[in-house]
Amino acid sequence: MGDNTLPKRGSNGISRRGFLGRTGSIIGAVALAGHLSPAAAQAAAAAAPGPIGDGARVPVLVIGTGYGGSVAALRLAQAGVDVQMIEMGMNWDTPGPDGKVFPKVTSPDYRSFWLRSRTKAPLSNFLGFPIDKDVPKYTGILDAEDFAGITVYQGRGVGGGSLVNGGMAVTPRRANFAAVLPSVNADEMYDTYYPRANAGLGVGMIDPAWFDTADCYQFSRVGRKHAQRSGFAWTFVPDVYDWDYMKREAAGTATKSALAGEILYGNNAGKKSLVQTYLAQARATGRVTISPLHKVTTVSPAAGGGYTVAIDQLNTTGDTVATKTVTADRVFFAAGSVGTSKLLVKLKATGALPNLNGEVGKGWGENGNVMCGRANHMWDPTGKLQSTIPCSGIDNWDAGGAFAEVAPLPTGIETYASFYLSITKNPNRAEFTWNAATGRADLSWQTAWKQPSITMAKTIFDKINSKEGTIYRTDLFGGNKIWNDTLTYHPLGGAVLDRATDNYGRLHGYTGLYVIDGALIPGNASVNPFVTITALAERNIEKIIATDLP
Ligand code: FAE
Repeated sequence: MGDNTLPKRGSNGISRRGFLGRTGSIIGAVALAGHLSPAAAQAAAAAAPGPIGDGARVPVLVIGTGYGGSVAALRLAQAGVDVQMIEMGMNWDTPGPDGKVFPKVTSPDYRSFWLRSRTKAPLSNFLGFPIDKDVPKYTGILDAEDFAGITVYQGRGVGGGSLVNGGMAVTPRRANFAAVLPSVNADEMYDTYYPRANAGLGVGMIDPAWFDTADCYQFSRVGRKHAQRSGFAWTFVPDVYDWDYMKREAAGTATKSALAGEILYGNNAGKKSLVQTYLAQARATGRVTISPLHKVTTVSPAAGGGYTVAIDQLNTTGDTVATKTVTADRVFFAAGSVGTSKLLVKLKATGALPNLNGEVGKGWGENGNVMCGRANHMWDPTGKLQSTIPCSGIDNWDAGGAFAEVAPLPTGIETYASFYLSITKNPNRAEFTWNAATGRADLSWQTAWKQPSITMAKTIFDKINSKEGTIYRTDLFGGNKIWNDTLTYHPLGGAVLDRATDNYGRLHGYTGLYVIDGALIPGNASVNPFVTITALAERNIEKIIATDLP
């Protein structure tokens, strides 16, 4: 099978020769020592070879460059396998007219949204006024993908969701993990794969002493005070943001990012996205090639073995400028819960992969996401300078089914608002199905299915409002709505582990096809999901390298 013959592996399943063989460059040395600075990561990306060619034959093709895909690429490359990563979004390495790669959350522009002519910000209104605006249609960084009953926010670009997310890196409580993925050995996860994921992602915790004095976390301290006065457990939440960098931002000795309203449409500094962590290490092996603005459209068995993968190459207005057909011995679906589910239901229904089982497309959930704001008293300001990086949460999971992050409202003015994203134990699950008439995948989620999430979030905020003598904000989501119940940031499921796949992500029905992203997790992770997606990918790829590759 050509270049993917595995050299001898180390005790961790990773080949030393594969790991060290191609890391002679300075970039490689830096990457292996730790995490790359944004500038060094960009230099590494610029030095990388060009996109995949039509007619190529490759040992492994990975669809998507988010968490699951990046883990797969790194570990396979370290084991001596050449990997081609196909990414529909852009490689975010070129500054715009403002000299920055990414715009601020308060001033979205053409870079902000995936092929939309009008922004669709999660917070659609402020003080009752709509804040969305027209923008040129462009392959921007945040996709607000509309289905009948829900808008699913996702990152687009090399690095996937890690480009746009808040970096909250939460390991679920062990009992909750066992309930989510009962077929997975929790001892292994908590002894080996969660620690490996946390190390690989560069997870850290805010300095509690700094937290207590920093102006930019007044909103979070108000959140703590209110939570504790109502008897709720309040907790710090780890993050991949470089906390020392944020201290320097606050001290005025580093270029501001979290303290300059950067989030949602990318961070220019401070946040360790996958581009600085897993992908930097993957590129440094010399075995990983990434093709941005390339979108996989079909995968089907190839006549001579392996799989034929059809790919559209896009321009920045989303038009197809070339189509390519390549052959891969193995294909990893890492297009995210929505991307992977959409592909799989299409491939099954259109006859490209008819042997996929009936679980494909099922078990999808929105991690119980629901947002709300509370109006504080004038004597309880939340601060006009707010770090965009949340660092704390209110845990009422056991009693009320809700874990609420104390989120920032980085508007630059005093809002007297406390703002929260709750993750709730919403039991509803939806299904993707292929709609032959429209040529699209539909999702059966209904907006009314968010009611359990609202009820669970209210177990926290009704009590706090009652204790503080405060009310909910009605000016943030349009139409005097209290709850933003029409979105999710955390799509999960659609190719659930041990149902659509075996217990390690091998798709039933086809040898050499794998799912390795959030699609494996059945709808809810009990906390923010990317650490669990990463840890599960670490577990699965280790097994796959050890047993499936020659
Ligand atoms: P993901 O990271 O979405 O990567 C999939 C990649 O595949 C993307 O780059 C796609 O562009 C690409 N793709 C899709 N279809 C195709 C195709 N056909 N061909 C080629 N490429 C394709 O997947 N989670 C946390 O744990 N903590 C947070 O603080 C947090 N905040 C968030 C904030 C926002 C605004 C958003 C949108 C998400 C947030 N999340 C957070 C969720 C987290 O980013 C998400 O669970 C992971 O990114 C999912 O990882 P996957 O590897 O499944």
